[in-house]
Amino acid sequence: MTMSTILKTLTIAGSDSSGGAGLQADLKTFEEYGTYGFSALTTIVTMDPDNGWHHNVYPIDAKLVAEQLKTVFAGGPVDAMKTGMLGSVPIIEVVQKCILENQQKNVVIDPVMVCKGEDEVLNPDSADAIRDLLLPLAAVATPNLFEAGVLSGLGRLTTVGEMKEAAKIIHERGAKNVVIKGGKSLDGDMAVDLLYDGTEFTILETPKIEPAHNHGAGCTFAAAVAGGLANGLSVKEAVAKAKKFVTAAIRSGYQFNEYVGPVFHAGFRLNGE
Ligand code: PXL
Repeated sequence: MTMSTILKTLTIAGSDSSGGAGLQADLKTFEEYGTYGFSALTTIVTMDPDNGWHHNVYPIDAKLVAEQLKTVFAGGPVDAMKTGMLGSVPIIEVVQKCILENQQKNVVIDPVMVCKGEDEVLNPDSADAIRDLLLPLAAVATPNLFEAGVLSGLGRLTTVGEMKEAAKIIHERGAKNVVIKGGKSLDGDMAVDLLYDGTEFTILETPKIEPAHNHGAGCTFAAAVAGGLANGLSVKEAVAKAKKFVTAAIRSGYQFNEYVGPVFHAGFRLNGE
């Protein structure tokens, strides 16, 4: 294999020391997609077993994020990238500038606002900055149900009809394609995700998995979309494959402790669909 045939992927995200979500999920997923993963760290998240697994979030200096990105882009643009937890408005501004300056294509914006189980927006200013600065650069935006409610301004979404309304608004805000990761959050037996490309809605449904070891499922899904785009898939193909990939990862997940059950990112390769 010559150097030029290697596909490059990048994540700009936070560290989840528990290994299921964040930058760890992204790099593991990029590897599964046969791509060479780069990373720029934005925040460090710790979870405290002595305090009900409470998440502490420590953003790093935006200047350090800019330096990491300078390193990454010293080899030119990557084949696809994704963003995850960004942690502060100055970091979001650095990411916006980097994407524009490098004319980076195949940008997946995963607008992480909360960790699973915590329902306060981590930082409302960051949510506005993601909406205003990053959605317009997104080939694909991948909000979960909660984030789609915030980005669209519609608040809590409870039906597929409301998901469609939110997807339209997020598309109008500049994301070329929108996938709302309903996942297991809608009532009923199915895990429902919705793709909107500005013209057509595609519903992706699979039966809910019990027990659901799904910590990191959202990050893994978005990283899988980036991995698919890097491999030359269309958005529709990349999203459909990502849904299969993450479903297998949830099915192969495990109970780490009493608080958390992460997905296993190698599930698709090791155990199949
Ligand atoms: O799943 C959202 C998420 C994203 N990024 C990091 C996280 C989490 C949740 O724990 O820790 C770094």
